[in-house]
Amino acid sequence: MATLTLVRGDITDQRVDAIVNAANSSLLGGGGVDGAIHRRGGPEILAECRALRASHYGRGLPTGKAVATTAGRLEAKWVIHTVGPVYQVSGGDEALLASCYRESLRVADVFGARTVAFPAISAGAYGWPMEVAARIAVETVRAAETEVEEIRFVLFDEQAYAAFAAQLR
Ligand code: AR6
Repeated sequence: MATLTLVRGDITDQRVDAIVNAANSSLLGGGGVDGAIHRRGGPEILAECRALRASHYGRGLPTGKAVATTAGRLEAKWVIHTVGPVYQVSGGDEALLASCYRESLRVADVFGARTVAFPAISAGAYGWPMEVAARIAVETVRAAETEVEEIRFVLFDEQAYAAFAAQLR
């Protein structure tokens, strides 16, 4: 079973095999975690995202799915892009948010990543209450069967950190 760890900080500073991006289905960038990853990681990531759009994901990456690209200049081997549900649009569909964590770990296993950093998917621009997002994140990765050895949640602020810490207790 993977060890779960918590860090307060910026996900783009993490040295791990794979960094998970809270992307949108366009895969072409945005704000929050997505913006930070593309800024720090450089244009190679976007180039691979464009190639994915031109090949497998002409209509975009569906909500709840995940796909990997290079991590460019980040201290990681891969970025795993996943698309969380928008809270209001999905009606708070917990299964879709859980799918993001499960699918990201599945992709990590395909690539052989042993350390994976996750942000609080959907808890920013996509509007999920942090406590709910944290519960689903922790429950889902705990239940997942994966070869990943460390699952690191990287939380940007104190409130997010506290919400995840409460779930780990
Ligand atoms: N490191 C760690 N956590 C961060 C960072 C960072 N550098 N930056 C923000 N957070 P969000 P979402 C926190 O909005 O809700 C984008 O525009 C943030 O405080 O990044 O899934 C995409 O393109 C919050 O707690 O992701 C999509 O359109 C959490 O990460 C949309 O936002 C997630 O916030 C996705 O929205």
